[in-house]
Amino acid sequence: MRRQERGLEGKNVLITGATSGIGRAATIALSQANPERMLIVGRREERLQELGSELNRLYPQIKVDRLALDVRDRVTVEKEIGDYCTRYPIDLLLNNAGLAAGNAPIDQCDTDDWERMIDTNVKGLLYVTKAVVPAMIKQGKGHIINISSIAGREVYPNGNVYCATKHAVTALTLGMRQDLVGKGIKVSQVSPGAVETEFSIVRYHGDEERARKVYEGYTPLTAEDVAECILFMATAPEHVNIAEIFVLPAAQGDTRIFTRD
Ligand code: NDP
Ligand code: 8X3
Repeated sequence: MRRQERGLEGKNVLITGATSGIGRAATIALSQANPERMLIVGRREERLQELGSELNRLYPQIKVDRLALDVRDRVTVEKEIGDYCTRYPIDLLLNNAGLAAGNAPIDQCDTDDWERMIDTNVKGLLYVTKAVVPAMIKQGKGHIINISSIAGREVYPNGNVYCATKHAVTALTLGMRQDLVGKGIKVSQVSPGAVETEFSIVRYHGDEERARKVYEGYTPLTAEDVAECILFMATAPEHVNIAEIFVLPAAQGDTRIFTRD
């Protein structure tokens, strides 16, 4: 099977978490497939502006819209994304916005970290999906790609709640597929292992030195590696649903085993 070179021609694409890491790289990669319109979403307005300008420079034919919002804000998501979809029904939704916060045994975690992860990774993904799906159903086609993780397939010590949220994403991918398959909507997920982005800086609350150590002694995935997987999945022929891509650095055995120099 080959991917369709211009497989998003005429289509509208929405990417959450486009301001950094996998979401930013995926936005640029998906532009290669020549969509009609892209809605890029994240909280950091200046980053959305910068990415919008970059896309205008690289692909001036693509219409780029920016929406600075917090996916945890249910009312704003319903209104802003819901309104957008009535004007421009989304053909491809990349549910990527997410984070880990903290890395501690269950009895020593910060409850605020739990709230952030559950509210963003699970509830935020649901709010965005609910705002997008009615227009997809109306047009009888669409594709939702959720970013889960190796942490959606196994758990590791101190990963407790982050792993639970990514297991929830995996469960939601399976459940959404069952519910939407009869309506012409494909549901897939990409489950990466270690990718060097701002992920660990966020997880360790800005401690860059500790974040750097996560990727020490081996070559982690880049955001662009994962973006290539997303592009391949998004541009599969209409009759093909690549249900999951599980992608690891060659040096990663599971969540705990890494071959380091
Ligand atoms: P980054 O921290 O680089 O990017 C996270 C993105 O999510 C940013 O664009 C951020 O935008 C956005 N985001 C976070 N919280 C919110 C929010 N409340 N509302 C809107 N946007 C939000 O990390 P990654 O690129 O690595 O992470 C992307 C996804 O990949 C996440 O779901 C993560 O769990 C998953 N993943 C990451 C792996 C890794 O090793 N890096 C491995 C497996 C999965 P802003 O701050 O501007 O709002
Ligand atoms: C991010 C990868 O293994 O740190 O989802 O949880 S891991």
